Amino acid sequence: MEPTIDLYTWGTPNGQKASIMLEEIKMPYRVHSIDITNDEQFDAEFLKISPNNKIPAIVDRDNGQTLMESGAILLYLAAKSGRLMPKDENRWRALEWLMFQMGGFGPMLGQAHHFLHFNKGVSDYAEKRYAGEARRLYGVLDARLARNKYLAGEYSVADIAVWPWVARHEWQGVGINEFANVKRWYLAIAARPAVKRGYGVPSPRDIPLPR
Ligand SMILES: N[C@@H](CCC(=O)N[C@@H](CS)C(=O)NCC(=O)O)C(=O)O
Repeated sequence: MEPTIDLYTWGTPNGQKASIMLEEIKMPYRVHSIDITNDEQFDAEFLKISPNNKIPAIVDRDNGQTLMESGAILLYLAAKSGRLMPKDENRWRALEWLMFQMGGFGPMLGQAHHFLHFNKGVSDYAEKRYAGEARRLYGVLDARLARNKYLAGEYSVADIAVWPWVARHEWQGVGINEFANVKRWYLAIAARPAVKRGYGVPSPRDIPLPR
């Protein structure tokens, strides 16, 4: 079948959100690797669809729609497929936790990766700040998941947005075994075949499992 969506991505949590969503909704897609370690995100052709020079981005071949920003991509694909967005009042919970991820969980954990994983030893202050913030955010997530199987009751775009960031818990200095509800949720989602496939885009990789 001719792919509906062209996905421009790299093997990072923001990219994996889009590929996991596409796998979950079974929408045919073609992968274009944008190697951000080689500055391919600055290529003029890519900037036409992603003016902020970041992955992921998509082009919908049905209507020519281009889109950057993983949260917008998740919402677009949910609307196009009619899937993974609650149809009842939990719709607002899904949006709430999607915004939590886009506005805080992702950006703060991105800083944790920068200072605790890629540049360890450069700034003691920044390491303490982002390690502390990571632990605080996992506490917030754990409290939510203590009372709810998934972030918005049912499995939704909110879980797909947050989950790939939790997959990098080791880089964030977070022991996931300390957060029992996060761990239960993480393992349940890790077992989904679509998540296993989407996590390995654009290159195959195994999902990290807590020891
Ligand atoms: N808010 C954006 C963030 C995307 C983002 O930070 N992408 C990173 C990889 S995870 C990237 O492309 N970085 C390349 C760069 O900043 O030059 C989204 O959620 O899509």
